Amino acid sequence: MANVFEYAPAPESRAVVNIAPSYGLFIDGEFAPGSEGKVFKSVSPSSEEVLSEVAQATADDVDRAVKAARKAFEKWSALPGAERAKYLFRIARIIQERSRELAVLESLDNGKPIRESRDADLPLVAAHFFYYAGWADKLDHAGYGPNPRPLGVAGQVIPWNFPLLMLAWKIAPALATGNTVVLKPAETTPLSALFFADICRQAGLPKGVVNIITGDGSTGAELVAHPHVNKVAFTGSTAVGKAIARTVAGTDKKVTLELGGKAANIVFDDAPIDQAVEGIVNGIFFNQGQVCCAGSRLLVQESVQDELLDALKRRMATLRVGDPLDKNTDIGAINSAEQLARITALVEAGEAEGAERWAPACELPASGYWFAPTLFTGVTQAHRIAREEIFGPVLSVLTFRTPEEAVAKANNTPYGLSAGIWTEKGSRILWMASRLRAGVIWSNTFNKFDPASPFGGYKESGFGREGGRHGLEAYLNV
Ligand code: TAP
Repeated sequence: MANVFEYAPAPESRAVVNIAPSYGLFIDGEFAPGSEGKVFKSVSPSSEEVLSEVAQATADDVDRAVKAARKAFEKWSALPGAERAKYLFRIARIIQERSRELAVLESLDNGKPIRESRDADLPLVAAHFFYYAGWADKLDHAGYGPNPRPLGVAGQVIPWNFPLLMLAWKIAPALATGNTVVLKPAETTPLSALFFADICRQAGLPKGVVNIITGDGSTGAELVAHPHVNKVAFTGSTAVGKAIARTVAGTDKKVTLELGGKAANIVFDDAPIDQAVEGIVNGIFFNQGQVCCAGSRLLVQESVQDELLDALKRRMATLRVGDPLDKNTDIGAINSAEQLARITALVEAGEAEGAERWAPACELPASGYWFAPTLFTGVTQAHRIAREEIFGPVLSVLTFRTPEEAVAKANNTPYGLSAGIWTEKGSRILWMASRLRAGVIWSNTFNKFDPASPFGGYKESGFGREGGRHGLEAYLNV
């Protein structure tokens, strides 16, 4: 297992990336097997092919990784910001140079269409490192007073929906502010984080500044609870977020939680219908709907319901579901058999509760995990498909008559991560935006991200902000 970047030949279809048959943990600048030698398989959700075997970290391994990060912290935090920036710029440039390889890897391990990993995930990953590299020598001017200090070791746990992008959101601000990192990727998508470890070596990053430990939820729980972790950053389900909040309660660890969502995409009768349809499709089918800020509830003004739904169904019938590595694919594979089972169960609940299910005729591949783009009409606010995060390509349609009703329905959720507003009236956008309880509000667009813009939720969508100047605060004593 040990040195993993000695590659095995890859099948021709994915020759741009060489995936080793096994990977160790990346601790203190070296790849090495886990202390008990246990491994788990990373499977491609589009083919069910085993891509690689990955080490399962034990409590001992977590402890070694945290100690390596602690040791590296002394020198890393003492470096002048401009020196730390050089490493971050170098990492950003290597990501750009290796972006084809990383995009194919991400599509293989996660199942997302290559068009998305190539044109959305990878450019944003590089942009985050460039953006936070720019802050590293300007922390005194970030508005937190003179000489803000790093926290220490950041324990970061990330989900499988945007594996490399969530890593960038976590690692770039942590390093820019002088912290060191132990990161645990999700069990179903560990590979891009291990390739990132190789990029850290390529960039000459000092040993121990970034450590990657692979494992299951128990590894995440060990990391969060480790007494020498000073800061916990988590993105994932609200249930695990609450468990983490309980673990750190009463300790001096600083925490940011970015959790689930049930966003309303609100279409008024004066909205340009074709443009709104594109925004709705992007809002719910981007990344197979496995997006915390997905526009999973469509709120449409009653007077344009029929026109909008006709246009939306015509557009949905053109979506191609299939091979993530085909550039014409719009909807790739669902990330895991477990996630597919969760989506299927909620869709069945939608039908059982009386909502009307519609999907275009579409052939799904024989192997792998797939779900056709699906629309539910006749949905009420009491239905589970209107209340629970489905995290799949499933849209629940509700209607409203007045802006007041739209606000009330949009806010009728335990979540508060994002929302979309479609109307020609600027005054109405501002009126709505000041009343919607959501951390991010898009108008006449959806799913637009920028490293300079803070992202985060209200209510059970979590707390703390990632991105922008606000994202620095989570990693600083100010
Ligand atoms: P989670 O269990 O929350 O997984 C997120 C990360 O936390 C993974 O790295 C996971 O490791 C780790 N983890 C699991 N249990 C942990 C614990 N007790 N302590 C610390 N870390 C722990 O999400 P999931 O099970 O993959 O997905 C379940 C549902 O969560 C989805 O259907 C979806 O609704 C929601 N979800 C939301 C988001 C966002 S961005 N809001 C992202 C993913 C999932 P393992 O992967 O190894 O279990």
